[in-house]
Formats: sequence, structure tokens, C-alpha cells
Amino acid sequence: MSIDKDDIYRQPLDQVSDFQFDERVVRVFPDMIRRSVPGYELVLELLALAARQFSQPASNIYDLGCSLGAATLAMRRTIPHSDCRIIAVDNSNDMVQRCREQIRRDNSIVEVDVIVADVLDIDLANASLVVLNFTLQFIAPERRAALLQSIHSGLRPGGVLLIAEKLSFADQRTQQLLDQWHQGFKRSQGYSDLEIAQKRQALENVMQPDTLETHQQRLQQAGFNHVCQWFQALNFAAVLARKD
Ligand code: GEK
Repeated sequence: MSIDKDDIYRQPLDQVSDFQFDERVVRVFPDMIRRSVPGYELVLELLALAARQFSQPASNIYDLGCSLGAATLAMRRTIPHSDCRIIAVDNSNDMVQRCREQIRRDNSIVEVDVIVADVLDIDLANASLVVLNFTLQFIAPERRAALLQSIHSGLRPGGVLLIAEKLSFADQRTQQLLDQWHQGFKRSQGYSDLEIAQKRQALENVMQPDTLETHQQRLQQAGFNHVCQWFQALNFAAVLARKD
């Protein structure tokens, strides 16, 4: 797939509407996420290693909010069990169409189903590994706990959930400092101040980050026995939650 450069917010807009994962975003998505999320590529590399370590024979691996399938592809290439199946889910039809093309071009053995669905409507079963790679932040906050409970009940014993997210911070100084640092990261990736401001406005009602403490507490309440942080770059972090 040829990757177009993200120029969606380059020109001044009369009105900035809410961000949507539509055809326009699909076209530039790989460039957009790499230039917006510090450490995105490293997280993918580590997900590939996680798939090697945590996938269990004859189990399902879920990639919830799969976009173009970057995490699915990374994991597919390292899962050592040919009888595993990856179920990749996204509620954007445009994303899923393009994701299916990407998967078709890859000839790894593990089977992949790419499904258009809301992750809140999925019945997970026989899972050894579930990935929410920068997806939970787009789910309505009041529905996040129920989603984690349903993931917990769909996991096998020893199963693992990996969540990567943008964080918010209770401490205002930390919030400001990391926000500014993140803006500096985006500038260094070639985004102008106007692009940064318009994208931020578009995401305001759509993406709602939680604090690390909220993530940890909610995972424990959902029944996970072990929760630990495994990554942070500026205001982006990732946690592992394991079911005994
Ligand atoms: C990656 N994981 O490249 N149900 C299903 N999908 C959803 C829902 C929902 N309720 N809400 C949002 N999405 C990917 C990156 S992007 C992160 C994930 C970002 C989908 C949405 O359509 C989009 O494709 C994805 O979640 C979030 O590893 O753009 O920052």
C-alpha cells in the first residue's frame, strides 16, 4: 500500500468537525499514527514479542480497534502456534476494507478474521491474548469497565490483555509538561502549530484519555490478578493485565 503523507489539518478550516476514522484518514493513517504517537513502532515490535510469549496453542488472539492491522500483522508473524486464530475488529468499514487487503498480501500461516463491529458487541472466547492498541481511549468512558470485564471473562487462565493508550495526569504540572513535550515531538515530525491545534480540537470530544491509576484500578476491578506497566514515552503508556 502506498502511504500518503498526513495533510488533513494542514489548511485552516472554518469549522473543525469531530475526528472520524473515514476514507480520508485511512489513506494517511500509517503516517499519521507514526508521527503522532511517540514509540508507536517500538510498541508494535514489543507486541510481536508478546504474541510469541503469551499466545497459547489452539487459542484466539484479539486485536480490538485494529485499524489497518499493524498489530495483527506484527503478531501474526511471531505466533508460534499454527492453530491460533487472530480476530481483528474495527467499527470503521473503511479501515476494515483496507486492513483485509493488507492481510491478504501477507502469507503467514496463522489465520486472521477481520470483522467490522463495535468492540463492545464482541463475545470473546478462548482467548490467550487480547490487544487494545490505542483503542480504549475512543470508547465512551462509562462503557470501559464493562468491556474489560467481558475481555476478562473471554480470556483463558494465564491469558493476557495488553493496553496501550494516551494518558492524562491528575497532577497539572505533569499534564502540562508532557503535553508541551508531545507538541514538540509532533513539531519535530513536521506538523505545524496549526495542524496540531486543529487535530487537537477534532479529537477533543472523541478521545478521552484516563490516568494510569484509573487504568490500573479498573483492570483490578475487572478481575485481573496482575497489572503492570511495560512502556511509556511522554504521555503514551502501555500496561499488561494477566488473568491467573
Ligand atoms: C494500531 N490498533 O495501528 N469498536 C471498534 N473499533 C473502534 C471503536 C469501537 N467502539 N472505537 C474506535 N475504534 C491500531 C491503532 S486507532 C488509534 C488504533 C488512533 C477504532 C477506530 O476505528 C480506529 O481504527 C481505532 O479504533 C483506533 O495498532 O488512531 O490513535
